[in-house]
This record gives sequence, structure tokens and C-alpha cells, in this order.
Amino acid sequence: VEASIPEPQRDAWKRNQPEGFKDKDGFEKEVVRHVETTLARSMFNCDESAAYSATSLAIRYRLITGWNKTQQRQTYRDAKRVYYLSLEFLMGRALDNALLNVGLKDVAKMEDIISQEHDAALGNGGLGRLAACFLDSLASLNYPAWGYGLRYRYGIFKQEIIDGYQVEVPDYWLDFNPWEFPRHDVTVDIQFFGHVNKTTNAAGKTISVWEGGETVVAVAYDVPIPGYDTPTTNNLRLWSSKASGGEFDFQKFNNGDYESSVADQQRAETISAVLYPNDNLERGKELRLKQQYFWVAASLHDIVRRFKKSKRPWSEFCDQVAIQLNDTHPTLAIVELQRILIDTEGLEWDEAWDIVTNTFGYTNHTVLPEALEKWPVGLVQHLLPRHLQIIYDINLYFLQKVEKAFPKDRDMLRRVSIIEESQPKMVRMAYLAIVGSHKVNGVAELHSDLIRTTIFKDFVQIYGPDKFTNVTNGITPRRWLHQANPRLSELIASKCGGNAFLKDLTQLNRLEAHAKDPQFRREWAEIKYANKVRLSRYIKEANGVTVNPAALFDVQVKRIHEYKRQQLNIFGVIHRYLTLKAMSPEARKKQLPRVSIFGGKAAPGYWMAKQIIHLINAVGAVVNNDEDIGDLLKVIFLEDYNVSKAEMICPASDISEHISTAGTEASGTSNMKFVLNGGLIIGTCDGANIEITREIGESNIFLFGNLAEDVEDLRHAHTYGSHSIDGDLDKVFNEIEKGTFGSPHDFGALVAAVRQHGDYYLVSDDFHSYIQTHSLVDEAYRNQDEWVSKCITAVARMGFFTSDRCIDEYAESIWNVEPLVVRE
Ligand code: 475
Repeated sequence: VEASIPEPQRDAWKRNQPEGFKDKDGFEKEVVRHVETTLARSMFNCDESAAYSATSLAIRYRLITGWNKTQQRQTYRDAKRVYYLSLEFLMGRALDNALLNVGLKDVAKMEDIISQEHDAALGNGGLGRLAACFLDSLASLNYPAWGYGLRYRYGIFKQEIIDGYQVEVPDYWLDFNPWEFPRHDVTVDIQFFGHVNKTTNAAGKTISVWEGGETVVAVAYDVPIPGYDTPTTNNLRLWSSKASGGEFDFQKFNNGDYESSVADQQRAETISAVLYPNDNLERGKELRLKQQYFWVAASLHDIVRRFKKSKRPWSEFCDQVAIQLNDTHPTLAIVELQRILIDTEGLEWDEAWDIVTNTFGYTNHTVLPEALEKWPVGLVQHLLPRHLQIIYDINLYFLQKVEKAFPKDRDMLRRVSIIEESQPKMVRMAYLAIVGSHKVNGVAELHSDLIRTTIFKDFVQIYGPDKFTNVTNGITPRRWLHQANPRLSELIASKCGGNAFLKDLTQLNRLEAHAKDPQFRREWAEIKYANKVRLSRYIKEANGVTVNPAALFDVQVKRIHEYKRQQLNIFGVIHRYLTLKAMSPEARKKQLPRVSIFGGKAAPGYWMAKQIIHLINAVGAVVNNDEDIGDLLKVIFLEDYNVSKAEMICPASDISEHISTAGTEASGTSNMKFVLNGGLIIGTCDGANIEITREIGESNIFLFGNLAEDVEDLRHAHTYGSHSIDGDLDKVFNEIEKGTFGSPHDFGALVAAVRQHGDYYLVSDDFHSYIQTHSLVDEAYRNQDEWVSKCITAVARMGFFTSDRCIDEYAESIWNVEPLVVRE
């Protein structure tokens, strides 16, 4: 590696290499040094927030050494790298994770300090959290990998519940962020708008030149990603936008046009200002497209710059670089690389296109039509004129191939065209992503089957089945077991020969032998109870409601969405309430107490989702204050569900709900988190629930409801046949309409969606089996020994669902990359 330090100073440099610290003493010394010299505080005014700052600065010092080494080694060895392009990285807190990964967790026991940290919430839900788990696994498995994303000034909004309604509050999280390193010297000029000129170059070749328009500057901010129990520390590079020409345009400024120069600056900064708060929905806003191109162009420029330093020929690009597209959001990267290769580097189209398609892989995360990205051709033309030309060319060559293979099928051409011939014409990003990648994967078996047989069916015909594959999602056991549930992790370690299971989760199977051991079961149950006590305390504090920790804790926490069917859950809760009310006091005494816990954000513009939140809170307000009911039923809505709350909630559930309409939830990942923490699942045959069932056994999960293959017919029948509502559900609706939970007018739309508007999500079809299955849950829970055995057995069989397995699969079947071990 070329060193930029002049010869005379190199010796001094080497002599003065920072050494980090190795033990508790060194760590403490570093913390005190930061309190006194970085923060200019003393022992007498070091509050918890200052303690957090100093501790994280100390830990970050330790991370940097591994980080520098990792980067140097990867460059020196010229290793193939993976680049994970994601608009979302839902990281949560970093300190606890860093302490664990560098092996200082036991040195510093400091819950109060850890809880000072603000979540890094640069994501909406599943897709963003998956990216964060992947970064943890990539580093832990020593893969040379970088994440690329946007450094939003505002992450996902904070949710407040006021009078039962969601209110959004901005999440300004950057006040003090010790985990990022601004690289003011690493910048990329990003061009927007303008026009394309054709000219002839020196060699007499016609070339396209993209000119004019405006330039925005991308500035890199780097976040170290430490692996668990390895010195490997990878990099997450987040781009921030700023106006070109520094603070403001001095030309304009000096000409007296102060306001417009400030406005330019603000417009530039707006690009990375805020995360779009939609989960499983694309709304086609111009600023979103700007974000996408800004981030993709900066990242590719960076990747290409790194590649060019190696002085290799372009034909070796895909031996050095694998780029994974996290959904279609970064699809413009395909077009941008093609543009760089043909317009800037002078390659021929075919040669360039070969490199491009061998570089990219595309992961699909949803089949919901409203989430599939399409951009109006006119908007792309305006913002990225040269890219639109290239998209048209990609489409032309692609359709020519299709026409050759399917000569008589004109409708095929219309169906698969990257350009949808609608009014206005649209660019179909998923199709562009498929055509520009060498592998396309879904995130659970059912989902991968569904994309092959429904939305991408024609492409399987065209490319053959090998281009399409499945990689079932996973989660990192470091955060989601060891960090979230330290006592359970310790108990597991005592039976699995130490912490090795955290790196090889299949070793959990050694627990199975202890599933029926009474002593082990007692210890297991005691930990679950303690976790429920902790959550109960939190509920008391946050909601002012006293819950009984011995009750069955029934949890549904995830983004609020009609397809995830929180409405089914709350209708079921109302049914339970009515059933209890109808009982004699004696009969009631025999019932099992339950706490129904909900949490999750609704997209600010998603009115129905907000109605659902309101209904949950309205039901809680009635049920929780009903003296007939007492402990038998409590309904809790936890405000502002996020990663750090999930870490507290997952360990405290007895049963969690993953009850999407079959065929709609691509995978789900919280299902895995809950089972790994010793909770059981009530769920539909959807997403990864199916594989979880296969692994842990049918007797250890509560499945209900219609199957994906029947959904279409049922929907058809709702619309064209006679649609009769389930009798019990009808009673629930009648109660809502009586005004039991407040003005029935408020919840009219939720009822009408089922009764009058075709019940698209099959709430009525699944209601009976849902209620029945909940009775089975109650029954099973009464036999605590059996229940705990089920939980232990389920955990023992969860080894498959680690994101480590997932990353190894991507590495082998999509990226063709290998680990590179960094020595301490
Ligand atoms: C699935 N987000 C989960 C998870 O694979 C799955 C889409 C468009 C615009 C904004 N956000 C999105 C998603 O599609 C998304 O989060 N999908 C989720 O990905 C990881 O486990 O089933 O819904």
C-alpha cells in the first residue's frame, strides 16, 4: 500500500502507533481521560449522559484500531468485496453491541449508561433491520464488505400516542454521535437535470455527453461495524448531501443574492434530510428519486475509484466487486455503472453490460403491488436524461432477445417491457433490476416461490429457473439473544459448552436433551418470568397500567399494516372481552389471565393503519378499567416501538402474533427473534413461519388460517359471490357499533373494510380459526411444564435462522466471495 507520509516522519509514526487498550484498567483509564479532557468534566459533574459519551468514545478508540487494520489488509490482499446497497440501516444502539463484540461486555456492566444512547433509526422496519443484521454477520464472518446508505438527518419519526391517536415527532438523532467519522475529504459531485449532447470523440466514435444541470456534493461519513469475537471491523459508509461551492454560492452571495444562495444550500441539504417513513409502500415522490440517485451515484463512484486503484483491466471488475441491491431502491446503480463504463471509460456496450450483470444481485422483499417501484418516464427524463436513454437501450436489447426466443408472443413483450406503456409511461424498477442482475432472490421459501410463479413468472420463462433463488432471512443472535436476553444466553451457554453457539447457532441443538429436565425448566421459566416483570415495570411507567407478570403475554409488535392484520388481533381481543363479560363470576375465575401487547408505527399518510392504532387504544381504555375483568385481560399499546424496545419486549413474550394474510409477508424476522427468546408463535402459513414450523415441529407452533394458494379464490368470492361474515366477528362489529369503545363513527372504516369492501385481507375468513387457535394457546399454557418444554425444544431447533447462515449462502451462491481473516 502506498503511504502518503514522507520518509523522515515514518519512523516516528511507527513508534507512535496508538495501541488501543487490552483490559479493564486500560478501558477505565480511557473513559476517565475522555470525561476530563474531551468533555472537560470532572468526577463531580459527570452525569449519565456524560458517562455515555466518554464510554462510547473509549470503545470507539478500540474499534478504530481493528477498523484500520481490516481496511488495510483487505486493500493489501486485493480481496473481492461485497457492497450492500440499502436505503435503510436500522441499527439501534451501538455501544452495547460494540462492548460485546470487542469482548468488553463483562468489564462494563452499565445498563443505565447504555440506555442513554439514542437509537440509530435509519430504517422503517424489516428491510432496514435485516440490513443491520447482515452487517453484523458480514463482519463476524470476516467477509470483506461495505454497507452504503444515506446519512439521514432525521431517522424514522418518534411516535407519541395522544388521546389514543398517533402523533409523529421528528427524530433528530445527530446531536452527539460518536460512532460516525466525517470524511470531509471524501466527496463526490453528483449531477442532476441538464441535457445530453452527442459528439464525436478523437477516435471518431459518437459519444454521449451529459451536460448542464446542477451539482450536489456527497460527503462520506463512516461508521465502524465490529464483528463478534474477531478483529474484523467493516465499514458502513453513509452519504450526506451539501451544496457545491461550500457553505453557499459566493458568486451569488457577493452579487447580493443572499437569499437564493441560502435556498440553494438548503435544497441540496434536503436530499439527505429525511428518511421516507413508508414501509412496504412507494409513493413516487421526486425527492425520493433524487435520494436514490444521489446515494447510488456516490457509492458507485467510490467503488469504481477503489477498483481503478488496483490497475486491473475492466474485465476483472466482477472478480473484485459484488453489489447487492436491497430491494429495487438502488436499481439506478445498474444504469449508472453502465453509463460510467460506456460514457466515461469508453467500453463497448456489450462488454460493459456483461460486467454490469455479473456484478449485481437483486433481493426482492415484497410482492405487495403498492410497494413495487415505478417511476414516471417524464420524471426520469427530467432528472436523469442520460440514464433514461440508457434504460431505453437496455430495454431495447432485452426485448430483442425476448422476441427472438418467443417470436409469436407480442403480449409477452408488453408484459415484460421495462417501460410500462401506461398513461403516463412508467419505468418498472423491479424489471430493470432483474434484467441487470445475475441473481434474483426472495427472502423465504414461500416468497421466493411466489415471485417465481406470479410477479416475475415471465422472467423465469425468459432466463430459466437458475437466475431465481431463495435465501431465507435470519437474525443476528449476538444482538437478539445474547444482548437482549443475557440471562437466557448464559443459561443456554451452560448447556452448550460456552458461548460458541453465538457463532454457530446450530449448536443450540444441544439444548434439546434438557427440554424435559425439571431443574432446567425451572431456571428457564424463572428467566422468562423475570423478563416479564421487567416489561411489566416498563408498562406501568409508560402506560400507567398494572399488569400481572404471571398472565400470558401475547405480543404483536411490528409496523402497523392492514396486511399484517393487527385488526384481526384487536377484533379477537374484543371477542375475548365479550366472552369474559358474558361469563358468571365463578366461570371467570377459571380463566387464564392475558395481556395483549401491541406496538408499531403507522406511516404518517396511512389512514387505515392509524384507525387501527386508535381502536387498540380505545379498546384498552375500556377493558383496562373494567372491574369485572380485572387481571383477566389487559390491552396495552406501547408507544414508539423501535429496535431498543424490541430488545426488551422479545424476551418477555409467551406468545407472539405473526398473522399476515397468507402470501403477503415475504418473510418476517421478528418471528425468529421471539422464538429464539423462548416464546411460541401464533401465526399463519406465511413467510418464514412455514420454515420455522418445519424446523421446530408442528407441535411447537400455533398455525391457523387459510393458505396462500386459496387467497385468490376467496377474494374473488368476496367480490362476486355472496360474502357472509363470521358470526362471532359480526358480534364484535355490533359491539363496536353500539359505541362500547367510543364513537362508532371513529371505527366505521375498519368494520366496513370487512363487511362492505370485499375484506381484501381475509379477516372474516380466518377469524374462526384464529379464535379457536387462541383457545388452544390458553389450554397449552395451563400446562406449564409442557409449555416450557415446547419453548426449549423450539429454541434448540432455531439454529437455521441466524443471519450468519444467510450471509454464507449469499457469499456462496450470489457473491462468490470468501472470508479474509485479519490478525490481531
Ligand atoms: C418484508 N419495505 C418482511 C423484510 O426481508 C421481510 C418497501 C418499499 C418502500 C419502503 N419500504 C419497503 C419493505 O418492503 C420491507 O420492509 N419488506 C420486509 O422485508 C426483510 O422480513 O416480510 O415485509
